[in-house]
Amino acid sequence: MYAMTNRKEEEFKIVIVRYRGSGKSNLVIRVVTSYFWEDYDPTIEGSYRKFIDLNKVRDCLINVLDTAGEENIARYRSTIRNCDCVVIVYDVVGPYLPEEVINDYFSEVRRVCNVNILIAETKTDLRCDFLNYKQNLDYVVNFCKQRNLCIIETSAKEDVNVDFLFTFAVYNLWFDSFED
Ligand SMILES: Nc1nc2c(ncn2[C@@H]2O[C@H](COP(=O)(O)OP(=O)(O)OP(=O)(O)O)[C@@H](O)[C@H]2O)c(=O)[nH]1
Ligand SMILES: [Mg+2]
Repeated sequence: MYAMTNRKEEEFKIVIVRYRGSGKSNLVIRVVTSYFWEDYDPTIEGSYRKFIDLNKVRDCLINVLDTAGEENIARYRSTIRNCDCVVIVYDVVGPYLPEEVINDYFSEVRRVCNVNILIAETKTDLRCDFLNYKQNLDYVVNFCKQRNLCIIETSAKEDVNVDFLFTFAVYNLWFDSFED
């Protein structure tokens, strides 16, 4: 496998966005340290680096920006313009409907640039306790299908799909690095 042969940069920039308490930091903490942080400690902003295995012979360095639960995308406009992938987090047991969390933000990111976007559902270990889980999932799946987006269901607590989320992001970037 060739890897990022035509990329100039050494690292891939991934930005994680959306509401306070939705589980952004725990995705990053899990992938970087394999640890789960039970207490809630609101983020101001943090940046983390990690090598992700693409294959047996090649690593890829990711630089993940863990944002504050910021409702106004304006603050991150230039960051998003200069990144390689935006992960929009949707907390499946959170107080918001998926359309409130994803739609506007998706459109705003698209207005800024044509960067890769992934939807990460978080806290899926709690889904059984949540009445509207199936209905909300149907909405998100439909939203993603119509826009050719990928949705990845994760649980940082139970370590489900967190490594996969970042590996998948890197694989997409690797794929995109080949010219048409
Ligand atoms: N059950 C469960 N709880 C989770 C999971 N991920 C995060 N949490 C909990 O949800 C709370 C908020 O998690 P954070 O990762 O700090 O959320 P955040 O999006 O970074 O929050 P801000 O920094 O304020 O924007 C914490 O108490 C976490 O322990 C998960 O996968 N499962
Ligand atoms: Mg945080």
